[in-house]
Amino acid sequence: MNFQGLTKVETPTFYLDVAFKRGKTRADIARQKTGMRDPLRKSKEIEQARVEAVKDYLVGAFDAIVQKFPRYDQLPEFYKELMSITLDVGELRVSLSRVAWASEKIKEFWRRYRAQIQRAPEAKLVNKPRKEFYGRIASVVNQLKHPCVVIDESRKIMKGYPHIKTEMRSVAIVGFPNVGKTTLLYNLTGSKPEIGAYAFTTKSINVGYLMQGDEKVQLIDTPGALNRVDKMNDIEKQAHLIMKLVAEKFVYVYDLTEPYPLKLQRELYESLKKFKKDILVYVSKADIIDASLIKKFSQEHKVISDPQILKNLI
Ligand SMILES: Nc1nc2c(ncn2[C@@H]2O[C@H](COP(=O)(O)OP(=O)(O)O)[C@@H](O)[C@H]2O)c(=O)[nH]1
Ligand SMILES: [Mg+2]
Repeated sequence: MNFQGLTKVETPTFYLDVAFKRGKTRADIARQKTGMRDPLRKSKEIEQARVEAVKDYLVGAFDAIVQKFPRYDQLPEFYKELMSITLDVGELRVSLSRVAWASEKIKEFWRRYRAQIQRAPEAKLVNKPRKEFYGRIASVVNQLKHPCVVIDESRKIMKGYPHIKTEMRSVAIVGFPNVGKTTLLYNLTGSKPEIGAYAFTTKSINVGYLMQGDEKVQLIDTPGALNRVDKMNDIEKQAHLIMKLVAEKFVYVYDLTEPYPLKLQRELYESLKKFKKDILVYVSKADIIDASLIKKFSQEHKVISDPQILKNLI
């Protein structure tokens, strides 16, 4: 699922400016049409064209905002929970319904003032309903100041969500920072994410795919799983949701060079058991660790230290 394509939501002033410009253009075109001698009919044609252009633009823009925004209720559980922890779902819902309401109001005013323009008994009275229409529309649209901000802020947050295929079989790579999770993901899938020398710099969830026979499997490198559920930052919360809701299995990465003490690494491993999922234990950096150390460690755990062997077990 990918929220990159959500379109930017502008300010009410922006929408009104564009709408009134469109209205003017369409009125000018109507004015240039020749062949209509009756000035009353001609001026009605011009104003009808104007209000219709304004209505078309605003209704089109507002309906697009509402329709293109993902429906919370129809999202996979992972994205629902992600929205709940990263933005105000209730306020977003209200804001979207305000925009939908504005679109309905504009159509309603358009029908009313179009009829009034049509009924105007003389040319100089044609402008009056048109002006009233503009005033009513502007006051409706100006009420969208806050909703537009809320929707656009939500859009920006959602743009940063990881692209997870929630329906695909998924395996999470878990472990302390710097133990080699991202490097392992790269070795298994060839995807080239950021491999950092710094513990806390990973800003995103990395995803890669590998083929297991005919089946495509999603591998998710979950950064910053730091054993402190109460103090998780946003990215750690995302990682936690992936472990809880998306991954069916974990690869736990132990690093025996101990960028973090083995004791802490064991504690994190133990804490994963609460998810009640299969855990494959991988020992990273086998190229720089004494083979005897891995051997000793493998008395404690069934361990894998070769990415290619791990690949077949995923
Ligand atoms: N020698 C060696 N270094 C590794 C290996 N895996 C990771 N590293 C290094 O360990 C550091 C942290 O790796 P990274 O994959 O970013 O760890 P992450 O924070 O768990 O994602 C980087 O400097 C990597 O180059 C490995 O198998 N062998
Ligand atoms: Mg990493």
